[in-house]
Amino acid sequence: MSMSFARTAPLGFAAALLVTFASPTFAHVTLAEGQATSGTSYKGVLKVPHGCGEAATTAIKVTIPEGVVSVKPQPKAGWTLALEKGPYEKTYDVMHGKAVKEGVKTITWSGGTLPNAYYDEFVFIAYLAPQAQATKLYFPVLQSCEGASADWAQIPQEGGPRPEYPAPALKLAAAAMPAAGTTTFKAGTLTIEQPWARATPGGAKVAGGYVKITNTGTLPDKLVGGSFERAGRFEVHEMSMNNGIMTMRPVSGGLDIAPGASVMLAPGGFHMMFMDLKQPLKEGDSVKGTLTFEKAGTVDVVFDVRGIGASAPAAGTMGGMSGMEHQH
Ligand SMILES: [Cu+2]
Repeated sequence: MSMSFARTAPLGFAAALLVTFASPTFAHVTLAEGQATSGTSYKGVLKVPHGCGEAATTAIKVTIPEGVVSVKPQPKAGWTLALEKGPYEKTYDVMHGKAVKEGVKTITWSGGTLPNAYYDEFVFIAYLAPQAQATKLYFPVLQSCEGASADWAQIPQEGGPRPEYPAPALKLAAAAMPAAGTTTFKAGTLTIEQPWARATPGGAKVAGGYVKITNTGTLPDKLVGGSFERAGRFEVHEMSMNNGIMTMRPVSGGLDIAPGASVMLAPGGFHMMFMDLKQPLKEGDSVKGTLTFEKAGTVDVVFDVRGIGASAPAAGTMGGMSGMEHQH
């Protein structure tokens, strides 16, 4: 067996080389920088190495994928810019506390002429929303020419053939911050780490919120309340055993944050309860809120919404207020 493997391996290698050389010499429309880290800004440079066959390029339209926000195109002399805007599937927290729900979906440069014999670049800048896992984003480009067009929109399939007109791709590394998160907010001597909320099934009117609070000072403080943008009410709860049954109830007088101590609000223990939800929480959402401390006062925070976990989606009605768009 090992002999036959040794003999076939070089053949397979040669065949792979052959395929590479046999693919069209015809260059594609691509992004100059094909790799980036999510959670950072990105300069997208679309390289246009030729026309549509011999025909000169007269327009370039790029479609911006979900998760690429705060897009700004670079104007080009001799070309007219047009932007299409629309809502995003998710809400993004671009700068802390600034929720972004809509933005540029397509950019079109048109009215210029780029002869087939020439090369040019079309540039935009953007922010790549943080992703917990590495992924690949595609930026389909419609290249219009005099009497012809080329639609660079094919998404390669894993293990499938190389598409003839692949969409420009960007390999996105996971955000520098781990999925567990290190989004930190400060209030005096308190450090507030990674506030998050659990996603809700359709009809749920309550959600749990979690956070780690560390008191680096020498005086005790207390978490006495707060707010959650999509909730009518906010409470701090504790879990306790009552006749063998786990129940939760509001912490009376606030939750102590002793000097030098870290207090974890986590599933199964202390937690925040967001009640009278006006809108369901979807994984990936960012929701503004506040935490109020007895001494440190009220701090603005952003809650990242994480998966529901094992809960099945509720099929029930959405309730009276869920149809209401909560604008900010
Ligand atoms: Cu609770």
